[in-house]
Amino acid sequence: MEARPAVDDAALGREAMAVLEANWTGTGTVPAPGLYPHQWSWDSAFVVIGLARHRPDRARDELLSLLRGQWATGMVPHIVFHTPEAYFPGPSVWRSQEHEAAPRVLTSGLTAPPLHGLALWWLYQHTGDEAFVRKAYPALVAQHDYLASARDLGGAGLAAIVHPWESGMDDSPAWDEPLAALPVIRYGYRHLELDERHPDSDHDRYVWLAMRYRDAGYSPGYLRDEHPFAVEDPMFNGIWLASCQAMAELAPLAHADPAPHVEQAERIRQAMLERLWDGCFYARDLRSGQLIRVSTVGGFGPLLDPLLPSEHLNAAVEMLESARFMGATGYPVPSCEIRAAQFDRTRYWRGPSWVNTNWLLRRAAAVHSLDHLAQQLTNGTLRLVRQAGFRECFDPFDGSGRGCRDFSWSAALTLDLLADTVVE
Ligand code: 2M8
Repeated sequence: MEARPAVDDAALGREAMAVLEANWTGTGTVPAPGLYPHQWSWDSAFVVIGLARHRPDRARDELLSLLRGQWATGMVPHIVFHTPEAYFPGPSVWRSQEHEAAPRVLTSGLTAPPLHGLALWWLYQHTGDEAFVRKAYPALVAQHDYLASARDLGGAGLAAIVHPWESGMDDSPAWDEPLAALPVIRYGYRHLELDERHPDSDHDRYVWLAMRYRDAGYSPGYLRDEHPFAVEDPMFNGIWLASCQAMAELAPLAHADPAPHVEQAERIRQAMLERLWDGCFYARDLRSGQLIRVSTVGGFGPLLDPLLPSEHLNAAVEMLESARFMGATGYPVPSCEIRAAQFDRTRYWRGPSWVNTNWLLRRAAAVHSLDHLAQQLTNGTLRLVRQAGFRECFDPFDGSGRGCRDFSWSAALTLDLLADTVVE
């Protein structure tokens, strides 16, 4: 087993907590000061997970604060705006206030990986707070119903993402093909802070896609029939499946029937196996009808399912541990297969390692009792933050930090990894 560097865990934990304190606005935790000055959906779920043992009061507030942004359709938006600070694309692009289903607080019109069921379950495991489960449960049922009704664009039981931002892995090479099928868009403005991460044309396409959806009134019918970007992503759906299983366990506490959540999880599992598997899990482009054959960290999302058949589990773990992924890099887990032409160790979601995906894979390893893998992921991730700080992402070969500093999910999940308790 890999030895951890001899750095004081208690000090690292205090530093992590200090980052989360500094990033707390009074109503929610921003992902990082400056570049991300609002509340982001899956970032908040990771913050809930990280705070569950240490500050359950704050974890509860974090989740409720995010859910204030939930639309009457059940959609939990990927950004809830509740600081006055500028961000592009901000409220003037999304215009949520013009939509009758939107809440009073301003939000984006897209969603994000539905990790919140798992986060609520995590919080319950560490607090036993049934009253809070009862409070939050209905909103998460509505979130899942929204995905099952408005987002099953392929009709097979999976939720489709309709924008790269919905994956949380914005610039992943998995979106190159569906993006390349869109017209070249040049709005002619430059977003200085974003330039380093996205070529202009890609960013302009992102904004164009978002505005098309907005101009169609965020309508599910438009998504189904016309929207040019629709992808079934194994990470998004793997997370959704894990949240369905979490909701099935929470349902009795909320005096509800667990069966619909179990059935939903089964549908997602079957559909992922039938539609996304071809030796490993790939995303499926619903517009071209093709699998997108580039292996990214997103392809390991289905490992979160404890009931994944062993044949698929073994093949995916072998690939994860091989020289295509963490077997070749000094640090876990590159966001793209290192042998792929698209791999770039410096570019956001196209190569660097991220604490959140490492944490998800560690969780996957834990649910399959892959103790050595879980320990490697824990130790490798802690080495990254010890050496480079709570950065947004990291070079997978030399561990140097990239992107923002004082990044909330890196700090929050460090707290969880330090506790190093595997909850089954
Ligand atoms: C990144 O996404 C935002 C757009 O939502 C951006 O690029 O500006 C992604 O890493 C996403 O996963 C994350 O939730 C967000 C905030 O940390 O930043």
